[in-house]
Amino acid sequence: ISADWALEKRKKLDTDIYCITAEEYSRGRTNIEVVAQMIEAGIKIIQYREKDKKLIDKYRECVQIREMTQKAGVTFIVNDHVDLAMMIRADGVHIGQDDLPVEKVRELVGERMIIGVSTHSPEQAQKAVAGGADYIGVGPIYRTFTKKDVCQPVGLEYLEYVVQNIDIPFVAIGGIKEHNVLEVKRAGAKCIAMVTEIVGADDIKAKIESIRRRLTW
Ligand code: TZP
Ligand code: MG
Repeated sequence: ISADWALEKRKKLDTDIYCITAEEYSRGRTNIEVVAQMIEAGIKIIQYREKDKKLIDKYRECVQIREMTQKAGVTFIVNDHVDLAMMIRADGVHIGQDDLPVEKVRELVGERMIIGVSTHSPEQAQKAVAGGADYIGVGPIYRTFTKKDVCQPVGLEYLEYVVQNIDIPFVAIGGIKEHNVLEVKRAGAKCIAMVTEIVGADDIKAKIESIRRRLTW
């Protein structure tokens, strides 16, 4: 039974583009509108990431997004809030280095829920794997201003370490745009996360299609 869940989780993570919300960069569009467009464009993983809203407002948005993603068969991950992720039956939760310890989060959520952990170094990657993470975030690859407490770019070097040494799925993130996405793919990333490049696009659907075309070059 436990192997079944492992396979199920792997399938949910098996995709090319990982989209993350950020209403402040969405040019007047709500998270709900942005998510609807991502789903329409065929995106298979969406993370709800919203730093400055009241928890009750995050809850209300997540309930709606859970309904939308469920209908569309899209994997839904909630950033930071383990309780919120469990409450709305998200597919997973994503935690950072300053959040609760991954092995404790695992105790809480059980083995069915996906846990993603942001990492910036080989030590952090190994710790996340040992603690029971299902995937790791790898970055920031390039300079980004989207994350307030972001560390210096780790470049493609750390990504290459992960490609060669880490056996769980990983997602490259940080400063990735249409113009450099192929470079990240060629360095070995199968799944690539973008925030502002997608939520801040004039036409979200057209941007996703255009990134997809580039990934197949
Ligand atoms: N974690 C590492 S970098 C980052 C996060 C959430 C922000 C990435 O945003 P963008 O706009 O794709 O550079
Ligand atoms: Mg966090």
